[in-house]
Amino acid sequence: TNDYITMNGNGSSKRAEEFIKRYHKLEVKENQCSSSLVKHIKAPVHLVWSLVRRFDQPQKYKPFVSRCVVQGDLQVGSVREVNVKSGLPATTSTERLEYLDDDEHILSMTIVGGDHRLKNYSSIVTVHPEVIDGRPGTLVIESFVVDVPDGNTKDETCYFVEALIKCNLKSLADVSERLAV
Ligand code: A9S
Repeated sequence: TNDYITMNGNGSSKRAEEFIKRYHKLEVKENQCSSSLVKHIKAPVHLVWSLVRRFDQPQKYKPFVSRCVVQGDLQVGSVREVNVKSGLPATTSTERLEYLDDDEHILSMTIVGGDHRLKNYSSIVTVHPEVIDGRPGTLVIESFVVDVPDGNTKDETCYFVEALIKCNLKSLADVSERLAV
């Protein structure tokens, strides 16, 4: 479905491609993989952003997060300790807030620790207003870059991370659309 247009896919949304060029500049090294995912949500941008911006409470919409504790508040440099639910190839992730812009609706974080296999993981999420079926909607774009672990291919790594982000974006849509009723 065109719910998820990945950078290396046939991104059919011209507007999303423009935003990716402008806001999702991530440096991709030789041993890394990167992709961008797009999600259209039938809820107004201020509502979606109110969920995305809460670096201290990712569990508001991320289905895998069971607990989150932040040192500091929503300042750049704040670090959160994320515990994730059982059944995943990880239990914890330590993540740093790199950038939070409440005007341009940009959130960027890096993963700096944890018992998972995502090394040098960086992500950028931006949200943009759009009209869906004549109603206020939101275009969400999430890009990431991450090291390809030894023993894995770029495709396997991208597939794994994209699957997790797709779950996060699906849940963000469900939570936002429920609140928008
Ligand atoms: O939470 C995000 O924004 C994105 C990802 C890819 C998070 C993945 C994850 O939290 C798990 C869900 C625990 C899966 C981390 C950091 C590693 C995993 O293996």
